[in-house]
Amino acid sequence: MKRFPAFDPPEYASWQADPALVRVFRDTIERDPERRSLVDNLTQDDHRALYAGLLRTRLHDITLKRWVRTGVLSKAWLGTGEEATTVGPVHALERKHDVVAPMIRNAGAVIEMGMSIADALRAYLATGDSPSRGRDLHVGNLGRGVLQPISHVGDMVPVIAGIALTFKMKGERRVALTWVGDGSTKSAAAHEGTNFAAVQRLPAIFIVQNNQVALGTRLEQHHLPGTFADWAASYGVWGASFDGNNVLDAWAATRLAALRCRAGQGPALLVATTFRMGGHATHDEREARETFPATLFTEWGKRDPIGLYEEYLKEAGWSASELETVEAEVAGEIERAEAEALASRDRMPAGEAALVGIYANGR
Ligand SMILES: Cc1ncc(C[n+]2csc(CCOP(=O)(O)OP(=O)(O)O)c2C)c(N)n1
Ligand SMILES: [Mg+2]
Repeated sequence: MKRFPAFDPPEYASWQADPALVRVFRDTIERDPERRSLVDNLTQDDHRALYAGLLRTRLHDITLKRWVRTGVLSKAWLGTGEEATTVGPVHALERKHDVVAPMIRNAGAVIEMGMSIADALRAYLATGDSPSRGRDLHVGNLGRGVLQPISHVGDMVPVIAGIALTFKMKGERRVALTWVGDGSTKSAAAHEGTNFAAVQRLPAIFIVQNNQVALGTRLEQHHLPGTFADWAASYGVWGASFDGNNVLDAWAATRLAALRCRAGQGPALLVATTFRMGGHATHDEREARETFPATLFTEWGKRDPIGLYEEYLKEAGWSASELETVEAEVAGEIERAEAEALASRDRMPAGEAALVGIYANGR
């Protein structure tokens, strides 16, 4: 994809494919027979959609970053480098049927579930026509299967468990999914929700998004076991891990988890290993570089989920111009969404609007 030296992490701006990592990308899918057979059945359109989803998510974030640099916004929370952990799982669900609760790092889920990109951007601008009418930058629309989260980390776990409970009680073969950051696994709410889903055998998928950091706290400072390998077993639920920078592995692992949920086999706890290529938000990117040794950025920078998937697709016979066509379409979508969102700034909510629409049953 086109790189953006002014906004991309430096490792991405000068990204070159490392053949060994491209091989690992393929081996990761091929060594697991179940995942491999699922991936083998993906159509060209499925691949196109996954690739477009990754691009949309990256370009959504690039737009936000440009807005921060040009003074449109003071701050934005980005998911750079973690796009595959969001996009793969969403595409593995039955959209319009299943429900997700995206955390701030999962903006791509909002878009890939079918909400408009312009609305996702409007949420940041707090315009009167944004999804929460200017109240919150967290985005959701249950009509699209997206639960608008609150900022309290871990709290979507019991809520998603509750939604999964209603699916089970109504005998609906639907799945509810949320992501839990490595840091958020330490919250009481995440523990309660995971355990409740476990003992009630609910059709819920919890993805531990281990990006190695929580705000400015490195994984080893808040998580003594080093990995989350035993996490699922400690709750007595089925679990699996996936490469959080490999969109096909993320897709296949989640598809298998969803099949289990729909078959009434209880929740799934997936562990995605990835890395936050930026700061917690745009304000602390320099501090983030000081939080970790530089080599970690170098190593993870080589594993750009978009670059690696492009190389995989090229090996599978896609031409550079086919990829460029998808990219041009997505870039056009983002440009139009950006213009629409910016135009909404003449529709800022009136102050008194804060007093209405608070309760569901009246004004
Ligand atoms: C209950 C609660 N405590 C603290 C915070 C402040 N906070 C926001 S994000 C964050 C770190 C989350 O880290 P992690 O779960 O690893 O997710 P990541 O930001 O890495 O995606 C914290 C502590 C919060 N939002 N909610
Ligand atoms: Mg984290």
